[in-house]
Amino acid sequence: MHSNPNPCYLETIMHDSEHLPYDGLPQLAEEEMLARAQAFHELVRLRRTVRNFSDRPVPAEIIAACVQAAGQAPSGANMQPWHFEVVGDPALKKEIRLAAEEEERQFYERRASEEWLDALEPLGTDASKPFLEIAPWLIVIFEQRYGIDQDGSKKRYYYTKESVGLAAGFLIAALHNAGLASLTHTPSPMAFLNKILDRPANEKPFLLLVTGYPADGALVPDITRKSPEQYIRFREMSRDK
Ligand code: IYR
Repeated sequence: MHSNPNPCYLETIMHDSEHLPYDGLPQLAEEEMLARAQAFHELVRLRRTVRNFSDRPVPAEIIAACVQAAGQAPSGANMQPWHFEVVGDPALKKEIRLAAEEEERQFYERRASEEWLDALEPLGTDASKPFLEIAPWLIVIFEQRYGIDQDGSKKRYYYTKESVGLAAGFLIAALHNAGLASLTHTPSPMAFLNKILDRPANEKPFLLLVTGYPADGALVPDITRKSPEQYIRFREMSRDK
């Protein structure tokens, strides 16, 4: 038998009671694969962070489907170290806005370095965060730093930041795919969110994702993305260059 460099050939597949047949997408023709890859690229190319939201309501089930898409992300040792608080209650949104703006005032007036403020300049952000009340939904993503066992003892989790980051990426893509605008908001520090939302000490706020329809006439900063040559290098066959 010739040697096969692909580690996935059949003889190496383990058959045991803990594994099930893979039931992902049925294999597509390459033409279809390329068309889908390009369509997805085009879809995400149009995603922008938006800071001007409409107060038009968005049905909860749309958000629920997107959050469940986020819950399909891979995670370290499959611990799924995330929790999502989906906030539509105006009283809670107001509480979050007031607490976030308090942190942001400290940030803009004291904590941020000149270099950081310079980097934010093109975005035109400041301590005022009206979108936290205007947008219909705030999705607060918590990172579970460790788990809690039945007996109350700590359970080790792995790569929690990476895992929750992947889930956040899935969520941002899912919201965009559903036709919603989103804003990745990170007032810092975010511990006030544990208090307001009554979350336990093993959970750390990771990201406050604001979502809804964009306001009529919403504006976005005039900024660009890197060109593919700046961030991709293909290494095929020959070892030269
Ligand atoms: N949290 C602040 C500042 C801020 C920081 C970064 I990094 C940004 O990309 C954008 C804003 C704020 O939300 O205004």
